[in-house]
Amino acid sequence: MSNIALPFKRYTITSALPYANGPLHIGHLAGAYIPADIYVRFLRLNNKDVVYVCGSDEHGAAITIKAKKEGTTPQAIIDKYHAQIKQSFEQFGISFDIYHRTSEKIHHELSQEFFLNLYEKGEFIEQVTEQYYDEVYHQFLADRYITGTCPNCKSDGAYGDQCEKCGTSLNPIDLINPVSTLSGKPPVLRETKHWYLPLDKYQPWLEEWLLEGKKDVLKPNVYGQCRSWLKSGLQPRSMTRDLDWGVDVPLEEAKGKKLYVWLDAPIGYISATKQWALDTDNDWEKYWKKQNDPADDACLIHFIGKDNIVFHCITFPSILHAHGEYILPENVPANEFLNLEGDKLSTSRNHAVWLHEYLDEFPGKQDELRYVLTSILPETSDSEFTWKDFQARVNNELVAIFGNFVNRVLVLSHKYFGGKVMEANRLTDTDRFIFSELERYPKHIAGSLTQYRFREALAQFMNVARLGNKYLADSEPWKLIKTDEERVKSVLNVSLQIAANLAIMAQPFLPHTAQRMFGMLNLDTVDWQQAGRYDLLPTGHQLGEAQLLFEKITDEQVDVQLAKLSKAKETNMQVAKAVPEAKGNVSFEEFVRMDIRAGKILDAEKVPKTKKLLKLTIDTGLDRRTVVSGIAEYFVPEEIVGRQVAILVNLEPREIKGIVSQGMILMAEDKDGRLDFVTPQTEVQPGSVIR
Ligand code: B3M
Ligand code: ZN
Repeated sequence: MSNIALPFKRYTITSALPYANGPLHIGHLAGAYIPADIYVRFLRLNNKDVVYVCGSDEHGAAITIKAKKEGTTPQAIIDKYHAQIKQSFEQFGISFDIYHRTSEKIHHELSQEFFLNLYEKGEFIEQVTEQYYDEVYHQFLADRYITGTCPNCKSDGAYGDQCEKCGTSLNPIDLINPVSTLSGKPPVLRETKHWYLPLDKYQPWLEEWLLEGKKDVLKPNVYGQCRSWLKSGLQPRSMTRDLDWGVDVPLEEAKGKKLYVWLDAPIGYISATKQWALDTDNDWEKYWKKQNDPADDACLIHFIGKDNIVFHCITFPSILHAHGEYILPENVPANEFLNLEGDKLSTSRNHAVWLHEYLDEFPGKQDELRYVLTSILPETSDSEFTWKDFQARVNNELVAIFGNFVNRVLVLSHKYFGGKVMEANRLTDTDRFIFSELERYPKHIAGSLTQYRFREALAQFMNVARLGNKYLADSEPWKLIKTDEERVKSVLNVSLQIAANLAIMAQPFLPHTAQRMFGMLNLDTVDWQQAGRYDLLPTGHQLGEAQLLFEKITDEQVDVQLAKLSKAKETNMQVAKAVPEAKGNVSFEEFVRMDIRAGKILDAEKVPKTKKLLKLTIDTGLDRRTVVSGIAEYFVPEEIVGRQVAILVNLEPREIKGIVSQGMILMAEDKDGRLDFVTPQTEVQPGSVIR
């Protein structure tokens, strides 16, 4: 197969670093991991120089919030989940060259090097704000680390953000006689400085490099999100935080401050490569640094989910560009989201198929799940996993077509010819048609893979299995053997060549199955260049034992899984049972006066000295405005930037904590006050009317 579709000398492939704050589920595999693994395996089969890196993302509020929830330490959380995640990836054959972790020293050092490189070039904007500071512990205090007397009900033990006795939402400066929960001493108000990446300054370059340069490269769903981001106008973004968990800011004046997790995490790709190079005596710079001759630059591809697009297309490339010595991503083929049985996958509601649980219930069936997930990858829009569909695809495709064909060929070859490949000396036009088809498919599948169309590639692979299955069924060697043994020898020879091609082409998609087939065919693993040949198994070649490749999924197995999900739903219903009484009716005329629009969160930050409030900058399609929203307990500011929202734009402006709030974000609130955004299921233009 010509290498024109793989023009680079070297490939650096990354998958998003999963937060080490929980187990993996099928949505992770369908987002950033299966597509990358298929692509990497294909590159390796084409003898490309490729490094595939990933690792656990171990910093940021996602980790500290989980530690607080589980009453343990961030270190205990990352140790527990890093190990579990690493094992799940290994079990599903996600073939990283290294699965690293951002808590490692080599990562901290490289992240600090990056920060200092930009700092010393004067790239950062420095900005000062005010916050409580513990002079004994020498650290700024998050709201929950300050207590005192509630100004409202005068009870002690109120927190810096809320009095749990009377429920009043507070600011640390409202507290009477505030003390730090760390030292027990009264904290002092201190100014705090942060360092902002000037994304606004990089906007012209990004428009050139991204909107112009990658117009025909990025997938439409990725390009569209970048364009709307840039259209809204980029704002400076703080690259430091007052947190007690993360990579230290390497400045004397920044003691106690940490790097923003989305500054250090993508650098985790590079530090993982550095560690890999140390472990394998390789040169990491070949895979990340600009080479003397640009033609020698590696091809950098980031596989992610759509919620990480802005960080991989805008923030990280800006950091790499500002640094100056690094290559930039060639492509970012982000996937959309996978849903489960008509609902979003949700860790908090336990609405998920957890990988470790799947393997307990379906031991050895990794490839069945890889197959079904690849068949429904959310490549351009959200897609749906159902257990009925899982069962249908395994039973009607893997078992009835692919597995059935391979098993019949092997069994008949053993039954009639002692497991030997016989001479194909009675070829017909049908056989020659089969050979021409075999020559055609590897090129087509390669074409789909190099354009990140994995569903299409797998469908074409299955067409080869269909071709074999039909050819064998139509030839009826089990009847022919009575009258024309010579012809049966040719039929089985042709069928075995098809099976050998299937083994080669299965490798990117179904690695475990491919290895089993090589064993059954007694064939060494062969690379992609051999695919399309019909002399892979020479006359006289001795075959291995026939085995069943796949088993059917039973109705009972499906019922067990559906029962598990409905039990989790029931538990959630229990929790959310009590719902507020319905309000009195409003007239249609009253309702139509409300002007509700789709909007997009452009920026989000905590309102100082409050626990519940976030200050949001919203693109309403009409304008860009500030809204104060009581959602800080449920959403980490940096994680909601880019999210789509529904906003009531004609609510009278109100001043909240000194900020004029112009509108209301629509949220769904359950019994326990847990909040989630109410928003259209698909991405719509900001300003779209919601009625
Ligand atoms: N851990 C967010 C996520 O898991 C983040 C990805 C980092 S990739 C550098 O969605
Ligand atoms: Zn109170």
